Amino acid sequence: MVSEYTLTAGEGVESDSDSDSDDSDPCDNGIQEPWESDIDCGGPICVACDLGQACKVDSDCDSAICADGLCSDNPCEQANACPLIAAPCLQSLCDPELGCVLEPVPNGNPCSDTGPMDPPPGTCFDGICIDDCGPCEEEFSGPCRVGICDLLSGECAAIWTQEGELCELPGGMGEGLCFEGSCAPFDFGSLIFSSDFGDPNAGWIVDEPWQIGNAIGSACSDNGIDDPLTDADFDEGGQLAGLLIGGCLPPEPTQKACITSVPIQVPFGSELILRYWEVADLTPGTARGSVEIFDGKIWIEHLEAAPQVPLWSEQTIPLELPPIPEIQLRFCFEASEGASLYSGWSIDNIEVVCTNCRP
Ligand SMILES: [Ca+2]
Ligand SMILES: [Ca+2]
Ligand SMILES: [Ca+2]
Repeated sequence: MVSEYTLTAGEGVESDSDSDSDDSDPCDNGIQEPWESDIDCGGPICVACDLGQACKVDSDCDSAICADGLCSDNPCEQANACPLIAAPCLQSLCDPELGCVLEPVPNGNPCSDTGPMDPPPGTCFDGICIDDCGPCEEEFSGPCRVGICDLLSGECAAIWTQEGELCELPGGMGEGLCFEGSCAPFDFGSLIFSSDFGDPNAGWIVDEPWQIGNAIGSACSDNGIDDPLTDADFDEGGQLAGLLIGGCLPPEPTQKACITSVPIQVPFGSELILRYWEVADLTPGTARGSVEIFDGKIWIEHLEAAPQVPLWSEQTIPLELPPIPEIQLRFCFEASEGASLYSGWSIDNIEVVCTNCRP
């Protein structure tokens, strides 16, 4: 270490000390000479100073640590106590006990050093500078997936979402199902039941006033919603099921009446969706429709029908069921004292789709 001090001429030392006592040692005279950092210590000729005494350089101190002008024994108070680290996401921190310790900078810190050996701008993660992925969300997201930046690999990745749920097929191709991150068309192999009411032997059990027959328009509802002229395939006079097809229900109480399917075999562990088309003219609180599933023990209502559906519309219900080998489904209607004439409920194109079955 280079000393800041320059000794003045020997005579000067002597002449200074002359005023106090002839043979006094300048390092033991109780006076701070210009070359001493504190009284009788520090500098090039006197003993090193003790803790807490004034210093200018490390060598002024017995501890060899001069921090903020005072001798210290804390190595972490030394200027540049720990070396700078070239790694962009590591820092050298001083621990009074352990000395310099390498630690990662907080995750998420930008690492954008621009030296030739440095990685491109990125984000620190566990001490490593990871390339930023860029706009993963825009590029990798879709109807059944969400794009994320995988910090470990520094690459965009997609997370599958809504597996087995309905999604919009690209290009306005209608509805599909999310399968392994993509919206896939319905697999006809997974259609385990369907009825368009065109087959008279489909086995439906029909309670009055339900009927299966050809579509006949009505013109009697006080709500202005009529029985449809077509079935759900828009075939005029096509086959459907409805409450008093072509007519209205009187404002009288009606006991619960259902149209019930045959038993439907269900692949073990399958997840099912029920889809159907409907036109409805019911009355909230008075005339009520429901969709029910028999799970092998009891009928469970899965949906209360929307009371007013003026045009053929598709409904989809995920069926949450225990693993059972067989189900039945039924559409039921009941009415308390009604206030008006209403055309009822028409249904068609009933389908049960297995969303996790492969052909
Ligand atoms: Ca002195
Ligand atoms: Ca039909
Ligand atoms: Ca009707």
